[in-house]
Order: sequence, then structure tokens, then C-alpha cells
Amino acid sequence: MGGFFSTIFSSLFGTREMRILILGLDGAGKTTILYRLQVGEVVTTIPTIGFNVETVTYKNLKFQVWDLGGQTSIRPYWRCYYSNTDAVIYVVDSCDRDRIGISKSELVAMLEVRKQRYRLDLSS
Ligand SMILES: Nc1nc2c(ncn2[C@@H]2O[C@H](COP(=O)(O)OP(=O)(O)OP(=O)(O)O)[C@@H](O)[C@H]2O)c(=O)[nH]1
Ligand SMILES: [Mg+2]
Repeated sequence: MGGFFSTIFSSLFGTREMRILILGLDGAGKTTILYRLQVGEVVTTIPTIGFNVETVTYKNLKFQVWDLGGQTSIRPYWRCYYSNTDAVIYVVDSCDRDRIGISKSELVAMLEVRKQRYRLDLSS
């Protein structure tokens, strides 16, 4: 009986595609992580101008993973991608000590925008 219900549940919910954003400063390793997840190995990258998006499958789960460029001029556009996001992977290069403070500010700013939008959603 348990097996019957688990088959029903996995056929109902198991194929839902989750949307994931990978954010972080330029050179943090976002694109490297995206392709490590997708093709299983470390590939050579170039700085991302705009975004990369790939579908990653794990068991019966499908993830639509968005890797956004992290350069200073691109960061203001991150907020255009926040809607309908199920999870965020925030990448920090622990060797980039000089910019740890900037990385923290960007993370806090991102969480603040998402918190404000969540409040607006609740009040409407
Ligand atoms: N040593 C080391 N190098 C890494 C690691 N992750 C990424 N790199 C290197 O760091 C450089 C930048 O990596 P990317 O994945 O392109 O960085 P990114 O966050 O996508 O950067 P933008 O696209 O500019 O936002 C590349 O030369 C990678 O090979 C890591 O875990 N260790
Ligand atoms: Mg990149």
C-alpha cells in the first residue's frame, strides 16, 4: 500500500522543475559549479555577461539552474530573476579576502529585496 501511494505522489510531484539561482561576485566560481553539477566535471569558463541556464537532473528531480554574471555592472540586474525562485546558491570565494565585505553587502541587499517582495505578496 505504501508503495502504491509513493508511486502516486512521485508521479504527481516528482517531475516538478525547481528554479535555482546561483549568485555571487565575479570570479567566485558560479559557472564552474553550474557545469560541475550538469556535466560532472570542471570545465574552463569565461566571465559571464548576462547568464547561463541549464537543466540539472538528480534522481526524479529536475532543477532549472540560472547562473547570473557577477560583475559590478551586472549585479543590479539580479533582481530581475528573483521571481518564482525556489532556492539560491550564494557562492563566496574564501580566498578573495579583500572583497568579502562587498560579497556580504550584495548578499544582504539580495535578501532585503526578496524579503520586501515576500511582504508585498503576503499583503496583497
Ligand atoms: N582554485 C579554484 N579555482 C576555482 C574554483 N572555482 C572556480 N575557480 C576558477 O575561478 C575562475 C572563475 O570561475 P567562474 O566559475 O568563471 O566564476 P563566476 O563566478 O562564474 O564569475 P562571473 O561569470 O564573472 O560572475 C575560473 O578560472 C575557475 O577555474 C575553486 O573552487 N578553486
Ligand atoms: Mg560565470
